[in-house]
Amino acid sequence: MATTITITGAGGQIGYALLFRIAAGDLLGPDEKVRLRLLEIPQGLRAAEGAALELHDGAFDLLEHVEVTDDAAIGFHGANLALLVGARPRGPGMERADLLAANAGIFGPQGRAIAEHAAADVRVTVIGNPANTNALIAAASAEGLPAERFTALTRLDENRARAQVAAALDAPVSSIRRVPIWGNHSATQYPDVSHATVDGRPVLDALAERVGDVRVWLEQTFIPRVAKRGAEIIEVRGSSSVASAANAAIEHARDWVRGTDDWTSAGVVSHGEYGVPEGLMSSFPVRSVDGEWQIVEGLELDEWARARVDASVAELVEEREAVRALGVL
Ligand code: NAX
Repeated sequence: MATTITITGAGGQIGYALLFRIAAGDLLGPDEKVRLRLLEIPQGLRAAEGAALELHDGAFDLLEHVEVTDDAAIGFHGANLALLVGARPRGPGMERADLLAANAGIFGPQGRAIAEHAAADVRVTVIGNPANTNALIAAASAEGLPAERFTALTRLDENRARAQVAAALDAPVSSIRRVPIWGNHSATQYPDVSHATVDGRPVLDALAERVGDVRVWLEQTFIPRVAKRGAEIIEVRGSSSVASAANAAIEHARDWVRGTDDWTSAGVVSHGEYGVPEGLMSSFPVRSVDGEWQIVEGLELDEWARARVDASVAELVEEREAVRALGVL
């Protein structure tokens, strides 16, 4: 049996970077056949159709079928995995409330369509921004599906953080483990190195030898660099992160299905862990066990870390309040 994967915004940049890697087996491995459903809005259909032609020309052994549509009922039909990439970007002069309202108009109906048409085991990853609150809206709109089936992508932030630590220590990135992201996928996020290791040794000890005052380095260099990396990419590349975002989305969905042997990060629904208000979609350190994300519990957060987590969670609360004020939740 093939796995059906729906990609929204498939005619866009990240969609283009995702499709061919999925067809090549990077998400589900070399033995699992895939059926792709590309969901777009009418303006994006031609680009998605073009990508479908190229998928055809790729003659991928694992690719059984490609469907391109602008109808959510068809787009989510039978989906086992859904990668929600398409979102409304912030336009010039657009206030946050307008942005949230525009995206509620996308993720509310998509959540409903997923509940009605996707497979019973569907797992949803929201990439389109504001990802955490979009995931919250989709989950709240998907009657009958547990909120645990909806997640927001913060894996790119984690990958950026691990890569920055590796560079600072002049160590291979593969040697760096446990650098979770807490809170919102936004500039308030808290990338946390306090439990991280480099080849099994505490990263904090290794950093102290390299950067001097670690707290100053974290505050002035590391955290701003990670949190503003998206803007840096736009400045240097002239376009937002695409391949690295697609890579992170594939890693997130792959780990969800196939499990992890250590912590990673994902925006998942809070049940009150670490004092994060219940129902918010916040990033936490997580493990994937038997197809479900589990929040890593019992970690110490000192006062400084606590304040950072709280600030990012406060932003998520504000976003939820703004969406509630629109009558969406
Ligand atoms: P593009 O503008 O290239 O593509 C977006 C595509 O979505 C377009 O083809 C558009 O027609 C389509 N679309 C819009 N509304 C839709 C709807 N209701 N249903 C189906 N399709 C719809 O943007 P791209 O560079 O691909 O980025 C996509 C999203 O990813 C943006 O919201 C962006 O902010 C977000 N990102 C999230 C990241 C994360 O880590 N969570 C990192 C990368 C990226 O910034």
